[in-house]
Amino acid sequence: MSVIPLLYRRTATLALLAGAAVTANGCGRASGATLGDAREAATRVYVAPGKYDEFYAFMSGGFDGQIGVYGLPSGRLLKHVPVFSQNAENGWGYSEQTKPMLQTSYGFVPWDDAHHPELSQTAGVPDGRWLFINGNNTPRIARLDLTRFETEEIIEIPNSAGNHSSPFMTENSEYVVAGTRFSVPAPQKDVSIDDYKSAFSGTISYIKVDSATGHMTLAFQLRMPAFDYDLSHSGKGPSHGWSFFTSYNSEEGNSKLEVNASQRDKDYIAAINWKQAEQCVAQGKATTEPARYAHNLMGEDGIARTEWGTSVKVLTPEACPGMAYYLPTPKSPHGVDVDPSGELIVAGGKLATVIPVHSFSKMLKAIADRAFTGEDHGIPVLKYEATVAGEVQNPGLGPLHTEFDGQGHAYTSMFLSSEIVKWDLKTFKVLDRAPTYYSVGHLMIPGGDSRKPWGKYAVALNKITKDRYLPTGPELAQSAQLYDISGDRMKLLSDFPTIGEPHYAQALPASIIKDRQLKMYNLATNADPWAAKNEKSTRVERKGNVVHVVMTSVRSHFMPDNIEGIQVGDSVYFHLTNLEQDWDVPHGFAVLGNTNAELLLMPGQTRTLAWVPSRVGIYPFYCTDFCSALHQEMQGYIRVSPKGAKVALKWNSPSYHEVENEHEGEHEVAGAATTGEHGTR
Ligand code: K7E
Ligand code: CUA
Repeated sequence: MSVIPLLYRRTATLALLAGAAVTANGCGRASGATLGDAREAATRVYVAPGKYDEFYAFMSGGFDGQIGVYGLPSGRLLKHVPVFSQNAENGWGYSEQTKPMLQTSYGFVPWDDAHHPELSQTAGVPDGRWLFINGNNTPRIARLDLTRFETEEIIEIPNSAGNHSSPFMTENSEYVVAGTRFSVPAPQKDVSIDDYKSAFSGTISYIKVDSATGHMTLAFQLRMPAFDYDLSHSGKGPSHGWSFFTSYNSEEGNSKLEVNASQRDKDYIAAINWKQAEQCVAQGKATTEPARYAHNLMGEDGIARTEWGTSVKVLTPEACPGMAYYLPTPKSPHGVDVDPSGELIVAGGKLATVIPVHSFSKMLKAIADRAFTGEDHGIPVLKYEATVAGEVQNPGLGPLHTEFDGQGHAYTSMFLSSEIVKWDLKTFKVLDRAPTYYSVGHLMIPGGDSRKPWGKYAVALNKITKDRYLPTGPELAQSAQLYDISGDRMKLLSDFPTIGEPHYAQALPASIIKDRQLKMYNLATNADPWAAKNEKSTRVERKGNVVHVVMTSVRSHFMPDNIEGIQVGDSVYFHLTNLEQDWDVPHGFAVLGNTNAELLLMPGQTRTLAWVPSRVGIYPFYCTDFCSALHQEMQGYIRVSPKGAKVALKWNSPSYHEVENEHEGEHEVAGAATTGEHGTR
C-alpha cells in the first residue's frame, strides 16, 4: 500500500480499535457470530478432498512481483507464477532461456511491484485466454498464457516512471493501457526538480494486443499534464472507445505530496476517447520520437528473446482536439470503475466524504453542450454538475475501489473505516456494510469489472493483518477475506492469508479454462537447439573455456551422470531435457555450490543453467523434485580440475568414445550437430 499517507493508516487503525464505523469489538474480531453461522460459512467454503474450486482467482503479488493463483471459495493457493521477479525455485529469470524476459532499458531488472492483474476480454467478458499485469516500478506489462500459467511476454513502457494505472483492458482486448503514476521529463533529461511544472509531463500509453497471439505492441502515447495518473478502467458497451484515468496531484506538487497534492477540492478523472486518438494517429498527427525499450517474448521454441523498440508515436491533446476531457472529481481520487452497463463511472476519492458517480451519457451531452468551466493545460474541464449522476452519501471513510455484482449493486472498499459498502446503482443509497480486517485496499468480485460479473463472492484484499492469524514475528502474511454476496446482506465466510501483497485481483469460473490446460511439452517438437531428445544424443563439448553439457533426465537418472575434464573458471552450461511424457513428472537439477539457481523442468522441456566452478573438487548434482521411488538415486558427480590440467573430457553416456577423445581439448562428437547458441547469448 503506497497511496495512503501513514497518517491516515494510523487513523484507520485507531478508529478501528475504538470500534468506530465498523461492527467490531475491541480486539477486532467479528462479534455476534453464532455456531450456526460458523457452520454455514464453513460449508460454503468447504471443498471436499479431490473436488475442485468453482473459481480461479489471480491475485497480484504486489512487492513480490508475481501472481498468486487461488481457488475460490476455498482460498487454497494453487500456484505462484513467476512474472517480474526471479524465482530460484524453478529457475525463472536464472535459466538461459528465461533470463531475457527480465531485460529492460535499465538492464536486467529481476524484481518489480505488480498491482493489477487483468483478464483478456471478449465482448466485455473475461475469456480466459491471457492475464496481463503491470510492473509498477520499472514500467512494464506482462502477459501470461492461461493454458500454461506461464509468463510469455513482457513489454517495457518508455517515457513512464511508475506504471500504476495499468494494464486495464478494453472490452475486446484491443488495448491495454499504461498511465504513469510519476510524471517525469519525457524524454528524460537532467533538469532541476524545481522545474517540475515546466519540464515534467505525464504519459498515457496504449498497447495494442494482437487478437490471435496476444502479442503486445506499443501503439501510441499521449503526452499529458504532469499529474499522477493513478488508476484506470475502460468503457464498455455504450462507453466502449473511451478510457478513464484518475489523476491526483493536479496541483503539480513535487515535494511533500501528502500536503501539497491535497490542496484542491477536486482533482480529475481524465476521459480519453481512444478511438479518436487512433484516428489522429492514423491522420499523422502524432510525432515519432526516439525511445528505447525492451520487448521480451517467449518463442515457440521455449527461448525468450529481447527485441529493442526504438521509437514511439506521441500525441498531444492539442494535436487531437476532442480526445481528452477532465471530469472534476473529489478529492485525490484513487480507483475509477465502470459499471457493467458502461453508463456509470465511479470514483474512489480517498479523502472524499462521498462516492461521486459520473454518467457517461451526461458526459457526452456536456461535451456537446460545451458545459465547460474552462481548460486545464488546454484540456476542457467539464462542469461537475453536468456530468455527475449522483453521489453516495455517508458511504464510510476512504473509498478506494468499486466492483459490481451484475444485479444492480456496487461494492466499494473503504480503507479508513475498514469495510465494504454495498450500494444501489439506481438510488445511490447504501444498502449494507460489512467490516474488513483490516484496511481493505482493492476488493474483487469474479468478473466484477466486466459486463457480466459472476456476483456470488467478493474478496477483500486487506492491507493490515494484525491479529488475524497466529503471529509470525514482525512480518505477517497479507490477509484476504471471502464474502458471500449472493443475498441481501454480505456474509463473511473466511479469512485466508496470501503471499506478497495482493492489490487487485481477477477471477473467473474454473470451467472456462480448466479443460484447456497444457499437460506437458511435446518432446518430439522441442525446438531448443540444445535439446537432447534421447540419451544417445547427450554429450559434453568444450569450446575454449565454455563447456556445454547436454543432459537428459528421466526417472530415475541423469545421462550422463559422471563428468570429468571440467576446469576451475570454466563457464559450464548444463542443458537439461526432461524426457518424460507424462503429466506431472517434473525433474529438478542442482549442483553443489552453484551461485545461480536450480532448475525445475517440465516434461518435454529443455532448460539451461550456467555454472562457474570456483575451486577444485568433486561436485555432486541431483534432482530436487521427488519424482519417483528412486528419486534419491537420481544423482551424479562432476570432477573439477585446476585450470590448464591435463584431464581429458570424459562422460558416461552412449555418445562417449574414448578414442575420439584423444585430442584433448579439441574433442568433437561425431555426427552431433552443434548449432546451439546459449553460450553466446
Ligand atoms: Cu489501490 Cu496499486 Cu490498485 Cu493498491 S492500488 S490498494
Ligand atoms: Cu527426478 Cu527426482
